[in-house]
Amino acid sequence: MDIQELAEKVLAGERRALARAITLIESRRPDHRAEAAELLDVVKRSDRQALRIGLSGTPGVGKSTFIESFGMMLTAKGLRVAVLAVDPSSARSGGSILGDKTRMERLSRDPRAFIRPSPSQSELGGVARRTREAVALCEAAGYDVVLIETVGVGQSETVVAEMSDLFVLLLAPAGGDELQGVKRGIMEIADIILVNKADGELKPAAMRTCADYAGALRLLRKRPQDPDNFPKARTVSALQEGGLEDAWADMITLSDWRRETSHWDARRASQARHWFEEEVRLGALARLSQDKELSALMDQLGTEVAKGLTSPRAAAERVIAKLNAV
Ligand SMILES: Nc1nc2c(ncn2[C@@H]2O[C@H](COP(=O)(O)OP(=O)(O)OP(=O)(O)O)[C@@H](O)[C@H]2O)c(=O)[nH]1
Ligand SMILES: [Mg+2]
Repeated sequence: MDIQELAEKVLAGERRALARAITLIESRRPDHRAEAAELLDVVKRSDRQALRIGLSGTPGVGKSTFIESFGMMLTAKGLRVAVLAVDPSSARSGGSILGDKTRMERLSRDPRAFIRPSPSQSELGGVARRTREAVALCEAAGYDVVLIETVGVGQSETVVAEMSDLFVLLLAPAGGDELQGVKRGIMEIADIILVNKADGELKPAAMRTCADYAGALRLLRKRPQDPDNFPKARTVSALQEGGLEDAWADMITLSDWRRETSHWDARRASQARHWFEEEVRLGALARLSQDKELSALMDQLGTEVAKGLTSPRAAAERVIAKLNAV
């Protein structure tokens, strides 16, 4: 495969080339890894920036329905929209977006949209790396908005927030008056909370839930990266396409403000640093498992630590010393 040629096609916005490029970065073959690194380096020449929107929500909250409606609204404005996912469980489910292509039927047929399921790996670190690289490719291919979806069941929200400019939390109307057990940490990374299903019988509950969350957001510490009135909560109906324009207007207000106040660049810079360090960590761990001598030492020390013969720290230092010597 000619990497230069592939890169040119990606930069020209060819969807098939983009899909092939993502397949390349998802490959774990060492020769493909080298080609992928080269490809990413070449496309980095483009200084295009998409608006990267992270989107999380528990199963059934309406993420797919929202992405379809919201995505269609954006493409109708002439914007090009890419949809990616971080789904560490996709090895089990076969990839949520893939099964979803039927649900996102209109969007997947839209020439201005590009939908790509989560890479099928079970380990979050690997999925995160592939998705982050896919975001970079979509950006180079000239997509205006990149939506990165994740099911809110654990660490993946933080991972998605680390590769997004804006983080949107989708919630369902609560039955009672409880705050649906959304972890404080997740509340703290949300820029916009959307209470979905604000239609029909669910509308009053959605409005109550929204008011509850608006109140809870006001109690959080003011963050430097927010203008007045952010983070904010509002109701939407993905199904009836209600409130989507307002939600988009909020996203624009927030991202424009962050661009003007340099919070945007600062966030991207710290994300780049974070991912660099993560790559080093992943690389070092890979070395540990690939090097026969090192993994034998790991096994042996692991047993000693388990038996209480040596401390975890002392044992780790012996491995690190060995790693330095390799
Ligand atoms: N009333 C109403 N129902 C909705 C709305 N959005 C989604 N739903 C319904 O909620 C159900 C789940 O929607 P999905 O879009 O598949 O939810 P999801 O978050 O993608 O779910 P997972 O992929 O399983 O995590 C479907 O039956 C939708 O029709 C809405 O705005 N209003
Ligand atoms: Mg879904």
